[in-house]
Amino acid sequence: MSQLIHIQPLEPNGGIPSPRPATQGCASSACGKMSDAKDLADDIWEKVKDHPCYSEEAHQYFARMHVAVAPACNIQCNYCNRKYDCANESRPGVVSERLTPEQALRKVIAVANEVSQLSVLGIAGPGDACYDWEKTKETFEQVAKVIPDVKFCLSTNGLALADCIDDIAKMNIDHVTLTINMVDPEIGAKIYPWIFFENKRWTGIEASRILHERQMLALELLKERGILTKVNSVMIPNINDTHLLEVNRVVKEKGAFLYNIMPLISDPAHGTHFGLTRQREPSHQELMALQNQLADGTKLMRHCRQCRADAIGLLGEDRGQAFSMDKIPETLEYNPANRASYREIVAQERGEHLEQKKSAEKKLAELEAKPTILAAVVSKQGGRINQHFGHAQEFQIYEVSPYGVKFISHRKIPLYCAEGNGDDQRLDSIITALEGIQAVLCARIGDCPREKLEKAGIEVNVDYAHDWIESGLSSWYAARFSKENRRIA
Ligand code: CLF
Ligand code: SF4
Repeated sequence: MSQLIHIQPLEPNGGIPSPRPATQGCASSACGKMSDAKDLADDIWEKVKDHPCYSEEAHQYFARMHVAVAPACNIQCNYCNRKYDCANESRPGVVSERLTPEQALRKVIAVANEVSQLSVLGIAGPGDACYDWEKTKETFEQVAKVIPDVKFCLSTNGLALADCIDDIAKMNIDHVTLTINMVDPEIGAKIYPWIFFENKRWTGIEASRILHERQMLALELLKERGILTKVNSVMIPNINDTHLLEVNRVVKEKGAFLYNIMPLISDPAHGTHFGLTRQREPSHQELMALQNQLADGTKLMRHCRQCRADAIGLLGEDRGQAFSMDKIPETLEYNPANRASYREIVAQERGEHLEQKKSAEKKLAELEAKPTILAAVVSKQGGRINQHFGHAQEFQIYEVSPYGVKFISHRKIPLYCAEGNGDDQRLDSIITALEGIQAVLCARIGDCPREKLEKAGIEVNVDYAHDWIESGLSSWYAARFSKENRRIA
C-alpha cells in the first residue's frame, strides 16, 4: 500500500474504533441477516458473517491478518517472484519478514489487543500453506489455545491439500482458498513452468495435468468435509481470460462457495516472468466485463484487494509495518475486552445499515424504468460516503438502477491531495481511472478538481456526505431522474 502506516491512536471509548458516528436506529442484531445473506443457510451465514473476504458486507467492519510462516512453495507461477519485497507494494506472495510459529503467536496477540476489528487469521504464504504444512499447523494450534474465537483461513495452490485435509478438518478451519487458473493443462503450461510433486520436478503439460487433477481432488475433499471453499483465479489477458468462464463453471459444479477473479499484476520491476516478458495486465473494463458474464447465478467476490502475505487490517488498508517483530514485546497477554466491545457496536451498526439498504431498495423500485448508471463513491471503510475526494486512494464503484444499488469493484487511484496541495498530474490519472463512470459522490471536494471532473463529463455530488452509501446513491439517483423528468415535461 502506498501510504504511511502508524499504530492508530486509541479512541476515546477505550480504544474501540467506532465504525460510524453515533446514530439512532435499529439497535439489535436481531434485525436479521444482512442483505448478502439472503440466500444463505443459517450455518453458512454463521461461518461467513464476520469474514471480510467471504462476506462483502463484513469487510466494512472486520479485519484479517496474515502471518507469513509458510515460505516454501511446490510450484512456480509465472506471475510470482517471492524474492522481491517493497513495503509500498501490495500483492500476494510478498512479505517483509518471515515468522516462526512462536513469533506468529506473539504477533497475533499484539494485533488482537490493538485491532478490535480482527476476526480472521489467514496463512497465505509467502509460499504455500499446505506444502509448508507443519509450520501452518503449529501456528494455528498455538493461536487456538490463546484466542479461541478467531477464525482460521488458509490459501493454497491445492497441490498438497489432499495430504493435510484430515488436519484441516480436525482443526475447524472453515475457510480455504484455492488458486485455480485453468482446467485445461495446455493453458496451464503457459502459466506454470514447473511443479514439485512426489519428490520430483515436473514441467510442461504433464506438470499442469498433475496440478489440475490435484486441484480438482482438493475441491472434492473440501466439499466432502463441509469446508467453505473460495476459488481465486488470476486473469491473464490472452492466456486464460476467456477460459475463466469454464473454470468458474467447473469449480462451481464441484462445490466452490465463492469465486474471485484477480487481475494479473505484471510490473516489470517485480522481476516475475510475466513482468519481464511484458505480459499485459487486464484493464478495469475487461475485468468488469468478465465479472458481469459470471454474475448470473454465481456468487462472485468483487471486493478483493490482492493482499500481501503479511497484510494486517481492514481490506484495503495494511497496518503490517506497525506490527513488525522489533515492535512487539517478548511477553504479551491477550486481552479480549476490546474485540468483545467492538462486536457489540457492530451488531447495532449492522441493524441500522440493513434498514437503510431496505429503504434504498424500496425508493429505487418505485421509479419507472431508468438507465443503469455507474457511480464512484469515496469512502473510508466502504459503508458511508465519508471521505474527502483529495484524501482518497481508491474509489468504490457502484451500479445504480431501479433494481437496486450493487457494489461492482474498487479502483485504486493516486492520492490527489499531498501535503495540502492538489496535484494536476495525479488528477489526470484519477480521471483516467474513472473511465465509464458517470458520477463521483464524496464528502467534500475542492473547486479545481470539481471543475476538471465536470469538464471530463463526470458529475460531482457532495449532498449526501456521511450518508450510508446505499441511501446516498438511491437519493441521488431518484433526484437526478426527477430533475430530468421535470426538464422533459
Ligand atoms: Fe486472507 Fe485470503 Fe483468507 Fe482473506 S485474503 S487467506 S480469504 S483472510 Fe481476501 Fe486478500 Fe483477496 Fe485473499 S482480500 S487476497 S481474497
Ligand atoms: Fe508464488 Fe503462490 Fe504461485 Fe507459489 S503458488 S509460486 S507462492 S503465487
